[in-house]
Amino acid sequence: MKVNNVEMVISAVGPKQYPEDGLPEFALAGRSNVGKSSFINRMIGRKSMARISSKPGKTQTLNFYKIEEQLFFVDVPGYGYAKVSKTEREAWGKMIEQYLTGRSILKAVVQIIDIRHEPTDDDCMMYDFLKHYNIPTIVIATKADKIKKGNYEKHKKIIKEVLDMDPNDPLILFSSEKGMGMEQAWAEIEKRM
Ligand SMILES: Nc1nc2c(ncn2[C@@H]2O[C@H](COP(=O)(O)OP(=O)(O)OP(=O)(O)O)[C@@H](O)[C@H]2O)c(=O)[nH]1
Ligand SMILES: [Mg+2]
Repeated sequence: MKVNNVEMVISAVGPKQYPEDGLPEFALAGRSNVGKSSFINRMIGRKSMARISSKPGKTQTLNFYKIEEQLFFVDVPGYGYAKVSKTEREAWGKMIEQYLTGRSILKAVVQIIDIRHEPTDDDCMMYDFLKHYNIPTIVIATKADKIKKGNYEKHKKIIKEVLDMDPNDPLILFSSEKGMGMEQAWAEIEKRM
């Protein structure tokens, strides 16, 4: 999709604030600092529409970005950030769970994995959760610019195995830095709109 028109519609903490446009939604999931906001920025061709940071925990609300009046990207706070209190983690869990399980217009979750590392226990828990609720999932192995080309297949295999991925779910090599994987990611999203 060629993106010219993007609007940050709302930072929501609960269902009452979700947009009511009825447009298909695609939510980002992934460990804190893995590159969710960077993925959105690259996909829409804006450097800093979704706020990014070298410090984990930057995104704290559900941020709805309306793209070309056709779909929403929903930027979601990352999981697995150690420096949050138990209370905060529970509030996070409730907010995310409520959104992921109760949003009929959610077409797919884009789960972002760091290609350099084996998926964490939290990554596996998130993937299992999505599969349990029959939420279509597109797995993105990002930061591909950080490893050698010759190692792509090895790392893809590790991700598939550790997540125990459904063979029908796509796994796309991506780099927000270089723009790699963009066309494929858009194709998988457009298929599910
Ligand atoms: N080299 C490289 N760096 C990346 C890539 N994607 C993200 N980063 C960097 O990783 C850091 C975290 O990126 P964010 O997009 O803020 O991560 P996030 O998942 O939104 O983080 P939270 O909002 O804290 O959950 C930033 O320093 C980015 O510049 C990539 O594809 N390649
Ligand atoms: Mg973020």
